[in-house]
Amino acid sequence: MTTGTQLLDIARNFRLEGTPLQVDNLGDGFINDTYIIRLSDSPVKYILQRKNTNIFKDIPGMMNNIQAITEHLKKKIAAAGGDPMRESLTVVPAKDGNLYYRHGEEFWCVTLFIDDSISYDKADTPLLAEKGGHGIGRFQAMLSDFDQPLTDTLPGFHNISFRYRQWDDTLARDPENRAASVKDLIDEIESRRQDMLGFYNLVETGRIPLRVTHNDTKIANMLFDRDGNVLCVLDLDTVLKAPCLYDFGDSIRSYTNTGAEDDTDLDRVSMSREMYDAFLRGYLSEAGTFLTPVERDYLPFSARYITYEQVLRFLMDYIDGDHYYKIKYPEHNLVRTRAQLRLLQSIERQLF
Ligand code: GN1
Ligand code: MG
Repeated sequence: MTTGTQLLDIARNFRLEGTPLQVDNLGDGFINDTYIIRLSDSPVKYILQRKNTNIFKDIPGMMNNIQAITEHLKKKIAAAGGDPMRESLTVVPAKDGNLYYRHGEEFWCVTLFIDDSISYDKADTPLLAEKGGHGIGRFQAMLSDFDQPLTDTLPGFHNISFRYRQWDDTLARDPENRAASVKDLIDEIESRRQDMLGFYNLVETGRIPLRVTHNDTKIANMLFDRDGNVLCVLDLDTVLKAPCLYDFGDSIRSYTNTGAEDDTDLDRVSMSREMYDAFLRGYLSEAGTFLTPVERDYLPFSARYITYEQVLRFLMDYIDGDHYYKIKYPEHNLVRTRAQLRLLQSIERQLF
């Protein structure tokens, strides 16, 4: 646990516009620890994050990615008459010029806080879903001519062959002896293995192209303005060269769910077809110009693929003893697994 005084000491190592007054907890990310910095002599606020080094092995590489991507986005936003300081993240370097500050084994990073914006855990209207689709499509479109090399911050992230290697290994180890109690769920994963590998084969053979994509497009990872438009796409840790279908699929997993990602009442969980159609409409209004026919054909499958992968990842973490995702109570990953499986089944019923 980092104390308030330690957090202030860490904040003082960055090139801020004034003197840090207070650092408070912010948000509910599953991976990094996030705080907000307030200053005593300026209204400017900042986001301070402790990056999760168990998961991300190359934070300097990650921050170089984020810096290059946000510089590219800012040029595009300015050219379109937008406000680059509000419509893109801004990395704030440490006093030594690095894009991170090292405190022992920990890596800390700062970005500007974007005021007067709204964040959601859930899309409550089809209009919001349509705007979300437009926002992700636009994000991908702005990065379509980004041609600098990117560090692969999470090798194998949405690669299902890699996930099956982790999965097989976790089941073989079964370190907490939990596998027997979740046999029904393991069977659900296994019964879809060939379908998922079939899709991934299209990626491996290049029939589905790699583009610069976000890879973690849940609704909580974007900020909206007061008119309901996507203002800024957040959490650029996993921007990678990957199929743009992963962004579409992860968005459908998030935007269309009538329940919560970790709902304990499975009857609340389903895919809203209305939200799906709205998100698709918004997404195609931007991405329609660059998607290939094969990508278009596989949009529905991407929702199945990413939701399935999420079921697998939550269950695998449960079986492994809860080392990857932050949990709020002992069975949390199991609850998440069951809720995401219910969503997957609803997607399968409606789209296939
Ligand atoms: C994590 O970082 P955060 O909380 O936005 C995870 C995603 C999962 C998501 C599930 C790097 O996202 O892949 O889909 O939780 N990020 C990483 O809510 O594993
Ligand atoms: Mg993230």
